Amino acid sequence: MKLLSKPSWQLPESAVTEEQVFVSRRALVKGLGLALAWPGLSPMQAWAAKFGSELTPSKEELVTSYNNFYEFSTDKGEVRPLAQGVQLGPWELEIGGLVEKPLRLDTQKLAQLFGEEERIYRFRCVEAWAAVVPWRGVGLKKLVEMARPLSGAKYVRFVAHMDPKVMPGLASGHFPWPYSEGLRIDEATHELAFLATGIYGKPLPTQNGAPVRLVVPWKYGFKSIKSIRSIEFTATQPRTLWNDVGPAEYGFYANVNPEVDHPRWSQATEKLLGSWVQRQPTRLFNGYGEQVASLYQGLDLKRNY
Ligand SMILES: Nc1nc2c(c(=O)[nH]1)N[C@H]1C(S)=C(S)[C@@H](COP(=O)(O)O)O[C@H]1N2
Ligand SMILES: [Mo]
Repeated sequence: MKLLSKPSWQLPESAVTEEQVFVSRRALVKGLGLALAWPGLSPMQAWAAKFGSELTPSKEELVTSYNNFYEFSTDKGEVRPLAQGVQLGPWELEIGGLVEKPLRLDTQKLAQLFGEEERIYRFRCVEAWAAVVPWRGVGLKKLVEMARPLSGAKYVRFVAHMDPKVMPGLASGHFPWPYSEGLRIDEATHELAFLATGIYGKPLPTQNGAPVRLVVPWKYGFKSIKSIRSIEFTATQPRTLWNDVGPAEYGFYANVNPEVDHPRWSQATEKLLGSWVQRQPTRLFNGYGEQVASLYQGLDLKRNY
């Protein structure tokens, strides 16, 4: 049965009970055949009965209105209003640095080139709020492989779009713009590392990082850089905006870890957006330890926060 080959990180699609928009009922029946096993239940109920509905996607309205996107504003509630009507994409992603052949990739062609996938991931902001988000997009690994990094390439640097005409937050001198992030190359080629072009079955809205953003579900949300303009392969660990702003608070790794507190608050628990439950325990690697822990074997996670 198909279920057995489902990747271990894939969240249950009971998901759809909340948000029926991104997977049709028909596709669900076809894909799972679960309704046959539980004739009394709808396919989605059957799926939920088997796998639990703990990981239901957060309300779309919350995920698309409660946003961190400092190029617009440091006030979450202001980001969507400021981004309304702003068309950031599509554009050509620039891929360069230590690669065999630098290239430019039309963000609209990503799906065509690499095949589009839906992934429901837990998302955890360093501020201790969490969400469950249904993304659409392509595995980052495919793009890295296409770029053919040279053997000296050990890291990947991501740089976000900057347009002061439509992004008033860029006028703030508090941040070393552009927003930039980085991953080790083995992190970037991990199966879970994802480039999202869509959310809840729709193209990414501007406030969520159109036309393309990174999603690294086992790391704090700030690693998941929005509106990426360029991707560069480097030999040394790249600078990142948050590490520059507060090296003692925001490390390069930023792996979700309940045992490493932010200097100003505990990371032991988190608030799931829209949930009636007050707090829930934070999970090491945001619950993806089975998949990613081996990347960090021998690394002291307390020092390399
Ligand atoms: N370019 C850019 N990317 C960014 C940010 C930002 O300010 N600018 N904020 C980060 C932070 S702190 C979080 S928690 C997530 C929020 O993503 P969401 O608004 O889609 O939930 O985006 C990340 N990516
Ligand atoms: Mo965040």
